[in-house]
Order: sequence, then C-alpha cells, then structure tokens
Amino acid sequence: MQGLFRFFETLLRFLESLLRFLESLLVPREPKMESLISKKTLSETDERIPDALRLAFGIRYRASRAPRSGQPDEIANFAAVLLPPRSQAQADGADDDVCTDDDGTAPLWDLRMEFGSCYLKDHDEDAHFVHDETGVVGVADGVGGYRDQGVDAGAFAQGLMRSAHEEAVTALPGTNVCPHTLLERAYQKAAASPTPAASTAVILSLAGRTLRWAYVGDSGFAVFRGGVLLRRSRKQQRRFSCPLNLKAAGGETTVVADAEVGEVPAKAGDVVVVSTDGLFDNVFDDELERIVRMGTAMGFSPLNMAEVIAAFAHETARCTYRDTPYSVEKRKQRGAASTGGKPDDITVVVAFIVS
Ligand SMILES: [Mn+2]
Repeated sequence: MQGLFRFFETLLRFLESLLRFLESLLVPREPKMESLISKKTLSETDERIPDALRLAFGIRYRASRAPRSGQPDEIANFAAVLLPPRSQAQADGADDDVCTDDDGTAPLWDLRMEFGSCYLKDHDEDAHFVHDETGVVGVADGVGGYRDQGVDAGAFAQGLMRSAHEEAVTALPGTNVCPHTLLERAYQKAAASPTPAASTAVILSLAGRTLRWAYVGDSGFAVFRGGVLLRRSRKQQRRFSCPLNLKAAGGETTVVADAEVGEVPAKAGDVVVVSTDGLFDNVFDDELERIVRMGTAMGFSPLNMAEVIAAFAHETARCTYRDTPYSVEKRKQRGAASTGGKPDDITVVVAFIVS
C-alpha cells in the first residue's frame, strides 16, 4: 500500500515538472530589447509614413497614385477626418486636473510601459536604452562639436546610456526608479572615461503611477493624454544651438544637479515620446500631437508609432521649404531668413502606458 502511495507521489511530481516545462514553452517570454527596436532601412521606414500624413502636413509626394480628376480623393478625406487642426476644445482637455481621478483602489504597480524605438542615423552620435521590468527609458545625444577634434562624440553618449541601463537592470522589478539618481550614477561611471566628450541626456521612468524625469540639455520628452499634449520638456540651452550638456572630464562642467526634474501622474492610455533634438528641432509639438492622435486611431504599436514619427522628422529635417522649430528659432535669434529643417541623428522612443 505504502509502495503504491509513493509511486503515485513520484508520478504526480513528475507530471508537475512536465507541466511546468510545457508551460515554459507555451507562455510567451518578455520581448527581447532587440525586437522593440526598428530594424528597417531608412527607405523602408520612410515608406511607413501614411499618405494621409503626407497630405495633411504637405510633405513631398504621396506614395500612392492621386485620384483621377472628378474622383473623390479618399486619402485626402481620410486625412481631413483624422488629422484636423488642433481645436480649442481638445486643447482645453489637456488641463492638468484630469490626473486627479485616482480612486486609490488600484494597486501601485498596475501600470506599465510598452516600448518601441526607432533610430535614424546621421553622424551616429545618439544612444538610447529601454528597460521593461523597471519601466525606464533613456536617450542621449553626443555633442557633435567634439567630432572636429577627432573624438568619437557618440562614445560618451553610448557609455552614459550603457551605464544607466546596467544600473536599471540591478533594480528589482517593481522598484521605483528615480531618473535623477540613475542619471547621476550613470554619469559618475561614464565620466571616469578619459575621452573628452559631452552629451545631453534624458531619463524617464514610470514609478508606480507616476511618470518621473530628469534631463540635461535638449534631449527631452512629450506626454500625450487623449491625443493632446499634456507635458513637454523645455530645452536647457546657453544660447542658440548650444544646449547644456554633461561633460566627460575636466573644464567647466554641467553637473547632474543642473538637470531639470519633474513628474506627472500617469494614466493608462497615455503616450510618451522620448527623443533627441533630431526630433524636437524638426517637428512642432502640434504636428507630433496630430501624429500621435492618428497613430492611436489607426491602432499603431509603439514600434509603428516610433517609426512613423522618426520618418516624419527625417523628412522635415531634409525639407528646405517648410518651417520647423529650428528654422523659427534661427530666424528669431539670428534675424536671418531661414526655412527648412536640421539634419541630425533622430532617436524616437515611444512608450504606451498600459494597465
Ligand atoms: Mn542631435
């Protein structure tokens, strides 16, 4: 009797471990970082800009054939419906008090971020990382001025982001990551390098139900709620085209204490865009808002959204006749006639806040 009992006990244990093994095969694993980063070529990425967006923003040609005269232009109609100019009603909706509806019943960890990113290189001096488990994203932009001294201006930015990523990995899942502390630690590590370079940087985290950030210079972010811009970083710069930056070693340094820090309560459905100046110099806030609204209406994934935003920025950067934030500021600062964008590395990380 005892023998039979032991036999069944062993059998049960065996079946249990077999079940666990099968489960491990079936349950999808956390997506690897690589699968979240766009691997498309520039022209493939460019093709992702929907025609509706091209028409609505007046960028170059449409990829599909225009309708014959007399025929309705479906794409133009679609663009008109999906991409209306920003209305006052929607702008009013961006009021901050929409954040305060937390009924306190939801657990602190019920929100998380879903990431996608796209990097379109120019000089290849941008760097970024995302860390799913702790909900942290970082973007950095190596200061190009060092390029003329024969220094790899991207190496310091990469070192900074690598250090920040390593630091984020050591945090336990569910830990609230403080972006300022993370940036400080990453900078201490990266600044030990003998390379005389510098970088702007932004780190943003979802700590419980709060989005927190720290940034230096003109790498920044934008938070959208209900398709309307809710929060946007304002660049730190000494003068036109000269952003505050973190220097590797020696000289007059910006310290991480100079970083701009802040937070905003997050809500499921929020869309966060974290980018370098390659985006913010070339795309106006209201354009970004309309792309986010269109992408949400079309059911884009974070990766799709990042690709379309980056591709649009790439087009406007190379467009000579449109106005961009860069050309507007240049006119103001230098008084010179100026239109067109500013070709640059473009890093776009998109995070969807989901419950
Ligand atoms: Mn840049």
